[in-house]
Amino acid sequence: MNKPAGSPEEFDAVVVGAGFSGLYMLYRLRQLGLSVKAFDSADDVGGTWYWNRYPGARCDIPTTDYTYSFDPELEKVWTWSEKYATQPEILDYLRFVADRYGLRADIEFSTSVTSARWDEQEKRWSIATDRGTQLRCRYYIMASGCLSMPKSLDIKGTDRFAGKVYFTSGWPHEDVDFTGQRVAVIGTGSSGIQSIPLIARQASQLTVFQRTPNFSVPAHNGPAPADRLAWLARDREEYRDAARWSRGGMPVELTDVLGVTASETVARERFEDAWKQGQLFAILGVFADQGVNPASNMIVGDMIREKIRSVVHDPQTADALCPKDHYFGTKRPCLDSGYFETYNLPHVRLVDLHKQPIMSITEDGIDTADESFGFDAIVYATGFDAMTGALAAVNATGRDGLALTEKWAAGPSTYLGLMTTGFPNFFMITGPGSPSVLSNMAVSIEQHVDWVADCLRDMGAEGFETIEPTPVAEAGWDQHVRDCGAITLHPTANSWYMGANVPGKPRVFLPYIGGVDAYRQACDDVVAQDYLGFRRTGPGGERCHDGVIRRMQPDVSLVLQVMATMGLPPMETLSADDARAMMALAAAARPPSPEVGEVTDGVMPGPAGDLPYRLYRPATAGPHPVVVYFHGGGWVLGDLDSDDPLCRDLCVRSDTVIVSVNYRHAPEARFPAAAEDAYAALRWTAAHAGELGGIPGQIAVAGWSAGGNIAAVACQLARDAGGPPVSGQLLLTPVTDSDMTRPSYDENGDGYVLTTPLMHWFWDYYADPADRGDPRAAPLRGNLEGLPPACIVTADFDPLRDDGLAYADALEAAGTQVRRVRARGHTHTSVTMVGVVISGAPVRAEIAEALRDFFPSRTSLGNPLE
Ligand code: N01
Repeated sequence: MNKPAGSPEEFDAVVVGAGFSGLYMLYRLRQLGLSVKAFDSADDVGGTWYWNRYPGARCDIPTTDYTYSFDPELEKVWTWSEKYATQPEILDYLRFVADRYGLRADIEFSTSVTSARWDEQEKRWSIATDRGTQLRCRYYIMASGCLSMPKSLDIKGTDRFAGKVYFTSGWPHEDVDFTGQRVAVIGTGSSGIQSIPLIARQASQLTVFQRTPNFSVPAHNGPAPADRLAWLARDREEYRDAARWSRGGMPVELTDVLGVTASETVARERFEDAWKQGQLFAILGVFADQGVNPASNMIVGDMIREKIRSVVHDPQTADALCPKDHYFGTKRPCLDSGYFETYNLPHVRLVDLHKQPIMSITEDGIDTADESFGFDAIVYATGFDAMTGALAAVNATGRDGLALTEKWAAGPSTYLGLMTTGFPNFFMITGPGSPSVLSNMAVSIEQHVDWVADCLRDMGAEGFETIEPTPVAEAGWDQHVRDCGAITLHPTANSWYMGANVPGKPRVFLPYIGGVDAYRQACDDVVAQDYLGFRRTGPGGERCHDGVIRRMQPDVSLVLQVMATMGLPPMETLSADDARAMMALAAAARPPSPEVGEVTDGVMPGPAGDLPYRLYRPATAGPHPVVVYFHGGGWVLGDLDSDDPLCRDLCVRSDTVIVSVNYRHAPEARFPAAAEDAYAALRWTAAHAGELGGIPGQIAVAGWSAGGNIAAVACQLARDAGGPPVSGQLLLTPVTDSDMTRPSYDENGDGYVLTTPLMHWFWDYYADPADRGDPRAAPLRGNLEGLPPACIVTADFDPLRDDGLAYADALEAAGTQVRRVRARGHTHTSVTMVGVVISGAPVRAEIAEALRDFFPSRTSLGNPLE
């Protein structure tokens, strides 16, 4: 490369790191014909596997999968010796790869990048290293690893100790022999759990200082799994493809068995089978719901605790080793070889730091609150500043002098975990917001490297020089990452996934938990939509198709996917009776609903005969305000059972009596039967509030969908016909008009359960065209003066969204107080799916708060179900 004398050397790309990701990145960039320089602070390739050479270090994803797949020839010439390879073997593999593709020539070892600054004028990154090198590059790629920056020691007196000190994250290259020594190990994460059994074999005395016990399952190491080897031999490409499109980056069969509904026998069988496999994805997938449902998770957690107790002889030690402060899987579980058995050895002792915390490291050992220990060596297995530590360490400064550390002061923010706004041409391999540490890293790394390389190829082909995500796209992805994390149990744990292991680090769930498959699809979709959410610039101008790649709540989209696989006929092709039967079948398959104080069924008089009702009374002391509730179902479907879970949920959360009324349905009873029944039910309930356990005079109406329609109508009728006074109206994704031309019908009329054809079907059954403008069918067209305060819930993916918004606008214009609740990322039906769609819970909590606010004399309960 030619350069004027004295000016910094120029490269197309600089890569930081020469581990799994850096090596492959280098390989792909070279293939594109780009000039590349890679840096690594180590004196050889290997990354994680260069540094973490402590005794017992192994991968914990089977070697059939923890391997590069980009070159079938490479897979032919390299054979792994066992299921979980040791660190030396993995390091040999990476050296072999580096040599095979001649990668070392472009790597500068024993060199760290100390700063990187974006030059907006030149459209280049200026890079400086600790060897005083200055260079410039167009693309700056961080392949620096997720667990490569050791956590700073936060224990008093660490510099006082006169004996030998070791860190699992930076183990010496020469042999370490603990024979005859008194050794302390601090930390019981994967590194501690892998090294403790081997250190115990040599040490004369081993003391393990444990702050938090960890879940660990036996690795059952040995030959690589025969079924995987057979599949690879049969069709390697098929296997690799299955891995790329799997949830965790490794093909495993997913179950639909729920822990909460499984029999004890099934639960035990599934657990024991996973235990035997000795694979993380097996034990993490005993039940479909163990990552999101505390009760289901507890079943697995209890069985693991039972196993620990069955292995460890001393009951006190066994108890101390049983994790109790976090759900299984919310901290990274470990695979071990003889870890718990080690505590049965007479020279091994566990010190529970919760009982006797470390006061200080001393000259000759460790002082806890209760004892002084003498040691010859201390091993720190205290973990990493995960996922952001290594990225922060290179001091990147983007446009307008913005430092990455400053931008991420409250937690990282990325688009797809690949790039971050304000830092053009700055790429991260497995950055925060990508599946990375929750997946088989080998697969995730290859996917990221391929995406970046393909992106640079496309930019070159289209004449672009810079690429950067837009603020809209990045905020949207961050939200999606948070939404995915929020429905899991992860946020409850003090894990390094949450940044909780590093004092002062913002508490944010760092990886993307939507799955390797879903993530790959999102990345592919971004490209297919002309790099949606990226701004690309070049001499010919700029191009940007701005937008958000995933707006739907993850569990809502999962429900839609499951429904799509069921091949159900469109409801509007069925008769009313067949549609009702289909609804009843679906209702029978729902998980248990929340318990309430009391549920009773009764009948009340209606204009054309008795109306069945179901009354839900809270467990708290009454009397309570009363809410008359009308179920959804397009005036045709639904009954007391269909909305039972929602009524229970509302009852508990709002601490009100719910009276759910089964009004007459079309086509048997057409307009205005349902509306008349609703008003009659309101009057009767108001007149009998005291007998129902309610507070006379404190009555509201509520309804979902068509139920929202008749609830709104009932309020108008009550105003016009002399009462009763209504304290509030809760309209949950209501039908407020018969006009189906609003934009939400165009946007959401297909694919989100409630469709435009289905709305036509409902209207056709319910009302003649001539009646559809009647305010009792289309309350939006009525007189909106003097109506009770309203809470109107609208969902983003609902054809009726604009019906709700139009009613909210119109009520406000008429002087009514309106609380708008937006069910972000939800469909017409998903908020009501209690116990199925977890992301609906916060919306229902807000709705319940609105209900309580209709009755200001009641005290606030908080969110009893949260
Ligand atoms: O680190 P960790 P790790 N006083 O953070 C304790 C991967 N990995 O190096 O939980 C006392 O898990 C800390 O206690 P607490 C894998 O993803 C993979 O073991 O914070 N104790 C904890 O027990 C793994 O999850 C393999 O209360 C202190 C331990 O130190 C990740 O790397 C092998 C302390 C740290 O555990 C990190 O694992 C190894 C203090 N001041 C690692 N500070 C494979 O098998 C911390 N601790 C592939």
